[in-house]
Amino acid sequence: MKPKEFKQKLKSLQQAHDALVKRKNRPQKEGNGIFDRYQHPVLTAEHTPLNWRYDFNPRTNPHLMTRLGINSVFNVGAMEWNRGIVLMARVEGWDRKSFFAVAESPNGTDHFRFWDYPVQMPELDDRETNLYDMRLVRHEDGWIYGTFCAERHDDRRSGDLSAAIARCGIARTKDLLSWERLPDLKTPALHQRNCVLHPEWINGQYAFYTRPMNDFAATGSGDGIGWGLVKDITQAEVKTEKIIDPRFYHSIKEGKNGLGPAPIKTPKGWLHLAHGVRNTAAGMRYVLYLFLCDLADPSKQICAPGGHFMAPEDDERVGDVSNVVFSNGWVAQKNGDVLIYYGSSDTRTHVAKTTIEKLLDYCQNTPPDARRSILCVQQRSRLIELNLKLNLRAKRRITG
Ligand code: M1P
Repeated sequence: MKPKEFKQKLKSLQQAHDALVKRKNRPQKEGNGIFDRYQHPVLTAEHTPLNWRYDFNPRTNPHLMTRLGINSVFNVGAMEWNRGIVLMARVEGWDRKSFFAVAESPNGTDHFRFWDYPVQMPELDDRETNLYDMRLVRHEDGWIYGTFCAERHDDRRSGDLSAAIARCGIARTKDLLSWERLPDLKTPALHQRNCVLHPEWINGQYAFYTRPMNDFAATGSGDGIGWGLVKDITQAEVKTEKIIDPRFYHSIKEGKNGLGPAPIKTPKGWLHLAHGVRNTAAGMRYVLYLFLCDLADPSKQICAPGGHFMAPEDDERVGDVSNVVFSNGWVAQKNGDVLIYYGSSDTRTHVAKTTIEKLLDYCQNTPPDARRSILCVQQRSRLIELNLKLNLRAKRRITG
């Protein structure tokens, strides 16, 4: 490429990147009353800085080709930071390895810009291969914790190159820049993904939400979302897990489920966002759902609205792993707004906005899964009847 052409190409790459990062994002028009999705993804592979992907030197990269490609940016942890929002993104390179990187926005819905470098997360040993899906939690002890999946090959099955073990990695920080890596969470189960630290002490102990499984990814190999106490976070061990949100037949979480971000404390209870998975002829379908737990006893579920809260729609349905929405980050703001960050089809990151008031209304007033078609029809008929009565009363009022 001639020097002039090189310069021109670089300039247009920079302009396109700048325009993408500065693009305004507005809520979509027709919401469902529960939350409002935003028009554009907040983070994609194209949002990553150009100098993470290109070598800008015309001598070593005469064709200005992508050197270290980024495949996807999804499944972000989230928290308030200074006066804005930071997302701890799962960034996946063309080499399939995921790593963490912080992107910051002044308003939480657009203008997300990555910090200069990805996170240098210390590894426990050199068999650790892939790190992803960090939940960020400000704990009462004063640290910011990241819990994430730390994946390695299952060496007991040496002939199988896909055999993997998922463990819960734990690290802590004060500034999101330098991280102290702690030993992985020990639990009775072989595999742990989607583990989350509860933000408050429970009788002087740490509490973890877990997802014990006998298999790395297969549906049906675990009972549901668990809960267990840990005395010392620097040697974290959950000795007994209580299942607080079980899977059940013919539901959105029939195959497997897992907690999303850490719960939000509300006047009515601990509000949870989780994902449920079921198998279909076209593969697994991941949707999000909510439940509420008791304030005094966070291991006690008090409301479980039936069905999904959010399912993949339109472009969200398509990506590396299609038909997936997944969330490990949300932020409750002082004014009662809640920003929900979610990944679609393991490819990109979106935001939706709602309020604590709406989420509690949804949790407390959405009927639970009735479990059988006949009972679902009864549930719906009750709603129809009430609406018809309301219409009749309104007509009577009009006709006097
Ligand atoms: O590919 C869909 C999701 O699969 C895993 O989630 P789970 O352990 O619940 O099946 C994770 O790898 C997640 O990152 C991914 O989005």
